[in-house]
Formats: sequence, structure tokens, C-alpha cells
Amino acid sequence: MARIDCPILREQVMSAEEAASLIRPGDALGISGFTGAGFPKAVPVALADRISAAHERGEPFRVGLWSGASTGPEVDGQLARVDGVDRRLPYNSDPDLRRLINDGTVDYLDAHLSHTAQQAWFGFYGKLDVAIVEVAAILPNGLLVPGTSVGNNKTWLEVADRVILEVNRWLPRDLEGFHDVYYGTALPPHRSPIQLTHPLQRIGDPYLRVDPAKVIAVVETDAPDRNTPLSPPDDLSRSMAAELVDFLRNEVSAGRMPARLLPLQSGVGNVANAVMEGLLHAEFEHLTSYTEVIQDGLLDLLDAGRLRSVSATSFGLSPDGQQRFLENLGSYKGKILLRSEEISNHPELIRRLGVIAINGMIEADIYGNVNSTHVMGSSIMNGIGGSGDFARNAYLNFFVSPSCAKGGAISSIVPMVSHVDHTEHDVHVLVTEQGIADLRGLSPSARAERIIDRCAHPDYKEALRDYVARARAARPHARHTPHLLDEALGWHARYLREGHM
Ligand code: 0RQ
Repeated sequence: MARIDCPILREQVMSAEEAASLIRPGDALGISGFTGAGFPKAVPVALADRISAAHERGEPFRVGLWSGASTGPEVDGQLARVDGVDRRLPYNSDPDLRRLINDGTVDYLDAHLSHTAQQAWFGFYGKLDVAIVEVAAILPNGLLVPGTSVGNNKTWLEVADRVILEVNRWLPRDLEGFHDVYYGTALPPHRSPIQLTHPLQRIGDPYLRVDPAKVIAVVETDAPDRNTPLSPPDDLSRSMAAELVDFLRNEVSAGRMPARLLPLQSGVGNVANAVMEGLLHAEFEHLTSYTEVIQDGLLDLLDAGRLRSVSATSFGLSPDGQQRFLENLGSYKGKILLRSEEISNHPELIRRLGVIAINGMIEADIYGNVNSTHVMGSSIMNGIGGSGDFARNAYLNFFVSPSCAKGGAISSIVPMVSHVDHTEHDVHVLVTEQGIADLRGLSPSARAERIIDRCAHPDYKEALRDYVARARAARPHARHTPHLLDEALGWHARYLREGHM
């Protein structure tokens, strides 16, 4: 079946190298892609070659990279390795680019994913020069069938001066109908409520729009998404998942949640996937999900008939999960909707739907502040992603992590986090393999006691209790959130002194 049915846009078909030659040094590029799905496969690679050749001639050539979230090695990795990136936003998980961000070579704006589209519209990031967006097909009227993620594609196509489209034949043509792109957003003061009251409700169009006059190139590709194999849940993640599922069971018994639960959001990674596996073996039925990323665990729940519907912005499947999705595409139609991330992560909608948010963390402190992004306060791991959008607006949120990192050399429960992403006011429940700490309705002192009792590793419990006792004793008139400031970050300093980093 033809993939480029629009005569005007067919005239723009060219090679990836020709398209890359239209990108100028210093351009800001709006790239499609989210968690390894739907990123452009050919033009960034050709651009990296061009940048490398320019550098060999002694000519400076770097670009800005704006995306939905993480992309694939063909984008972040390739461009990082040729030193072709000067600025990146709003999320990255590529190790090569992470190294350049952490050594100060690349400016990185780590931002809430629900903010990126509107802040691009507000002009907070400056001008977007070129959008490079992967699609599954171009219809005769010029509408675009989106691919395996929507991310910020709508916004990049709207705000960029010039547009390059990659039409990827590897994507099933039958992806048409899996998307809902909302075109009702406006800038303040002209905003109105977004009329979405159910995860699978359609409020937009199945297609992306583009002004054909802005399209400078159309490139045909045939290349797969990046899929990371998920290791099967280990004992640690299984025990955290079991705690969490039990907690939800108790919420239902206590009358705080319906038997079919509330729409689920789960972050990426093995623990999130293990929670989905836990739900598969639990009694819950008629579940729904309002999330960012569809991992294998959600497909399992759909296949088992436990999950009715999923709204997300992207897939994040393992190679097996991807094959299963592609082979049974028809059976998932009408059960999965992919939306722009400004809608999948929209505070208004998350709050209205009453989402249950489950996300990973690097560390939490005894008062419930959570660090999701920085190791030892200074080196970024990935970024806040959607964790803040979901956690702050959720009906109920969970942050999960093993109780120790680096083979037990550092506790994930510390007196004071070395970086704050989610404040004590936003965090409801902490989960480690040691247990679960429900922080709702607790004062800081009560939280400290519960977190140490339930979540800290036995090797660190006494030291944490000792810290709290000494902090309380030190300043009798400052006992709301007792701290010994000169010592609080000593936990991290000791780890650094021992030469671990
Ligand atoms: O470092 O790779 O050098 O070994 O941090 O840790 O255990 O692999 O954890 O893959 O579950 O990710 C918070 C990063 C957890 C993730 C985070 C070191 C550890 C390792 C990673 P190494 P693990 P996970 C939806 C929601 C923010 C975005 C988000 C994340 C590395 O969940 O990016 O939630 N979240 N998005 O050794 C020192 C500690 C540590 C530590 C871990 N206490 N001290 N180092 N590490 N704990 C998705 C999107 O938004 C797209």
C-alpha cells in the first residue's frame, strides 16, 4: 500500500542525506520520539555524518534537540558521539548524551513533560527551526498517520519554521485509528476545560496536521523502534509489587477506592512492569490505565481481559512485546489510544480521573522528599519525565526503589535527599523491598518514624534513628522537621569520600 498519498508532499521526497543538508548549524530541532518509540531513524544519522565532516574541516556545527522524551541511539547517541548537541530538552536516557550533560558540554533542561509543549508555545525555549517527525503514512489530503508515539509531535509541527517528515514503512499501516490528537488547546487567557472524563474517551483527531508549505523534505525509511528487553521481574521487584498490590487491596476494603481501582499510571522499568504482573495475578478486573508509556505488563493485562483500556502517549515494549503487539494489532484497536503528552500528562485530567501513579525513585528522605533524577546531588540520571505531572496530581501516588543502591554501599533512605524532585507535600506512599510506608496524614516526625521502620534497610535503620534523635535534641525549639544541617548530607559525602564516584 502506498504510504505517501499526498501529491504535493510526494514532490518533496528525497534521501536522508539531502534532507540533512537542509539543517543549519545552530538550528533547534523538534524530534519525534518517546521512550524509544517513534523517533526519526534516518535524518539524524545523516546529520551526524554531516556534523562529523564539518568538525573535521574545523567548522563548528551543533544543534539543539527538543523531543517528547527519550529517543533512540540513532538520535541522541549518534549526535552525542559526534559532539553535535548544544542543548537538549526535556528528557534523556541515552548514556553517551548523559555523559556530555554531566561533564558540562551539553546544556540540559530537565522539564515536566506536561510543560514542554505549552512552554514552547509561550516562547520560553526560543525559536524552533526544524521539526523532524516520523509518521506511518501521509493521506491524500496531507493529514499524517502518527507512528508508535505522539509525544510533542503536534506542537513541533505547529511551531517549527520548517518540517522534515520520515515515513517509516516498518510501522504497520493499520496504526491508523490508534491515535487521538487534541487540537483544542489555547494559550491563556483563552483556555477552556478539556472535556475528558474517561481514559479512552476521544476528544481529538486520529491524525496530525501539517502545513504543507512548511514541509521541506519527506524521507522514506524502513527501520524498527529501539526496544529494550525487560529482565523478568526478580525477587526484589516482585516483593515490592506484592506490597503495592496488597496496599491497593486494603484501599478497596477501606472504601477509599472502587473495586476496579482507578486509572493506573506506571513509570518505565522493571519494578513498574512487575507491578503489572502482580495485578495480573490479583483479583482486580475492569481496570483502566491513564499513563505515558505502554510496557509489556499492560499488554499482558489487556490480553488477560483484566484491563479494559489504556490511554498513553507511547509504547515502550520489549522485542517480544513489540512482536506480540504487531502480530495482534487488530485485537488492540479500540482498547489503546495514543495522545499528545500535553494531554496524557495533563494535570487537569490526571486530577479529574483520580489516577494511581507508580514511579521509580533514586532516593527518599526520612521526611518524604523524593529525588528521582540526580545521583549524589549533581549528576543527572534521566530526568523528571512525567513523574511530577502524575505524582502531584494523582489520587494516590507511590514511589518505589530498592532500600539500598550500589550493592548496599548507600542507603536509598537518607536524612536529606541530595536533590528534590517531589516534595514531602506531594508524596503519599514509599515502597522498598523492606516494606511500604503510608505517609498520608502524617506530620514530618511521624513520617520519619514510619519510613525508617518500614522502608530503610536494617543496616541503616539505627543510624537513621540516631540522626533523628540527635536532631531533636540539638534544637528543642526547631522540632517540626528536625535536621542537623552539617550532618544531613554527610551520608552522601561519606560515600564520595570512600571513592565510589
Ligand atoms: O546506576 O546505572 O550506574 O548502575 O541510579 O538505578 O536501580 O537501575 O533504577 O532503572 O528503576 O530507575 C529513578 C532513575 C530509577 C527512574 C530512576 C543508581 C543505580 C543506577 C538507576 P548505574 P536503577 P531504575 C514515566 C515516569 C524519573 C522519570 C520517571 C527514572 C541508576 O525511575 O528515571 O519517573 N525516573 N518517569 O545504581 C546512588 C542511590 C541510587 C543510585 C539508584 N540511592 N544513590 N545511586 N542509583 N539509586 C516515564 C517517563 O517519564 C519517560
